[in-house]
Amino acid sequence: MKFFLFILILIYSCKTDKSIILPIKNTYQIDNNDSNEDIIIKASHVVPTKNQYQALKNEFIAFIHFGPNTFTRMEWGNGMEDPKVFKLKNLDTDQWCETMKDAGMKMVIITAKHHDGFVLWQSRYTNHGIMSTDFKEGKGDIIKELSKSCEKYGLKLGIYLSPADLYQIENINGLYGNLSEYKNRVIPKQIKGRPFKNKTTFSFKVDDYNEYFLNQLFELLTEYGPISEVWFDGAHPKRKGGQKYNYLAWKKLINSLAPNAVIFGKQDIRWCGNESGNTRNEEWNIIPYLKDPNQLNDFKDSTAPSLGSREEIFNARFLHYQQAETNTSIREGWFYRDDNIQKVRSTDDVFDIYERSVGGNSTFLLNIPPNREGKFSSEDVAVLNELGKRIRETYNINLFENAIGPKKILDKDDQTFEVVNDNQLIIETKDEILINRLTIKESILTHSERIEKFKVQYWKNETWIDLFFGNNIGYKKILRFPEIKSNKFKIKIEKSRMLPAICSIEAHYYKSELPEIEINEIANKKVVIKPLIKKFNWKPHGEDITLNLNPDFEIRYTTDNSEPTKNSKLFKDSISLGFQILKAKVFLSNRSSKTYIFNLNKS
Ligand code: FUL
Repeated sequence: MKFFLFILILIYSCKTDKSIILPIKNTYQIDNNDSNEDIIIKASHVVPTKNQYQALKNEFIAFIHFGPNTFTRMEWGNGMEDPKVFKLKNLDTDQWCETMKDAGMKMVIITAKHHDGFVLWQSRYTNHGIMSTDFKEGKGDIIKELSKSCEKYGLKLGIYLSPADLYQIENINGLYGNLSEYKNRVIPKQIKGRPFKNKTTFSFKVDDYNEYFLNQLFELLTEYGPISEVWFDGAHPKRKGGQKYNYLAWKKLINSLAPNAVIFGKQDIRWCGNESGNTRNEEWNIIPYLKDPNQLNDFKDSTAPSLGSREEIFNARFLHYQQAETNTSIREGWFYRDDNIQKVRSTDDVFDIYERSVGGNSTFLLNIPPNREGKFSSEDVAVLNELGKRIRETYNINLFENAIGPKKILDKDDQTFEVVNDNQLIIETKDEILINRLTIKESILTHSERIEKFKVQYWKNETWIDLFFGNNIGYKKILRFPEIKSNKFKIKIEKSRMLPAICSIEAHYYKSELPEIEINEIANKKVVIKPLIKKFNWKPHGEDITLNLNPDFEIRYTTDNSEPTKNSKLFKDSISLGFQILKAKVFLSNRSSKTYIFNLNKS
């Protein structure tokens, strides 16, 4: 191995980019005599495939859970539901897509079949689905409608097809775990009167359930436009008959029929390990494996607190690029239940998850469950509209646009990059800029993810001041910090697996929300005005610091019934009584809040 590396070093050292000494690959095998140093070098050359990279670039995508559970108010059905419980009358997939598009999402993944086995499309291979409901007299097809809306709004489409299938488990003629023979079967199975336009066929040695599953994949991948992601859930409410899944056959079919699709739950994309929107402080996408992930039928659990640190990859037999998807729901639960009881996340909350996940080397997959009217509820729409606005206002404006520094990092093109040869970069702006966010991206397509520790400083009063201490970066890191003003910034790479390459650094300003205020009478005939401050935890040095999301505001008030302005009295500690009406307003830069009124007579 050492000799091999040496030769490669010689070959590659003739090239200009000395940071590359091995060919880049999606998976590297570790040899018996590879030292830890060799492993680090290999890890530094593991890169995403074209499809994985496209999926990373989606950044923010949607999940739709819709089916009998929407009507029975269950999270998991039991497979024995009468299809008639799916009492859908109206369906507005355009409304879904318009909302998702405005929120900044790039793809939607829908539960074509959840664990209950009910199918949302006109499958040739079962009657347990939309064809047995009253929706459009049994002729409706939700996947078709969604696919059309996706085309109209420019969204990609992904499908969730649950391997667990309670209908096929519970039904007397069910195919799941029926101990049927493994024999060669042609996919798709021809059904009289319902020919396929796509004439491709496959032959796989599989049992009844795998044949059923492959036939359904064939329908979904050939009759609903391009499919960009296939989502395989690892959850199983129940199993039967030792049913095995011939994933390698499924993969062959997917790769052939949907060559641009990534596969979730298998080798392309892994689950982040929780369903509540939590993110790892350090999320590496170079994942260690003991067996070749490209040949694996069953994939390992990805819930460990850490997956790709040096210690973990030193025990690997294979190193593989496998990005994380952070999935959670906008509502309490994956399916819609009720508007009044089921809690909906606030925009602050979803925006915080967005920044942690998209800005934490993963993709944000947010579930929005349509209601029984076939629409997103207005509360969900309001949160998503506001979220999209915040994302656009914060991240569409790059305050480093005309900055001076490494050109290939500051340009708009992520294909161009700079190798950080002397461990630091300086970026200067003509005038001072006010910022509280930075985004940094490594050139993972060419140089993998390599940075392990870095710090950001800014120039103030003739000295460099520490602003942010970070660990790994990868596809994208969003750094959040209290707002500062400067015209000079330094990024110092303190530890890295090999020479890193950076393709983008941007500066942003998140225009934080004005705090709401509360006006209360206290003892001694005094009134106080208290802001209800929103906070998030910031860990620049590893320790928890509670950061105020609403900095530098002022509260101004009047007691003569006039509207408070920027010149009205500034609230400090308290106000002595002696007025009828107190009117207060919050001011932050050139913004102001609504007027809060405190009427002594009514208090
Ligand atoms: C889980 C499933 O059991 C839930 O119902 C939901 O589909 C979620 C996305 O994955 O494993």
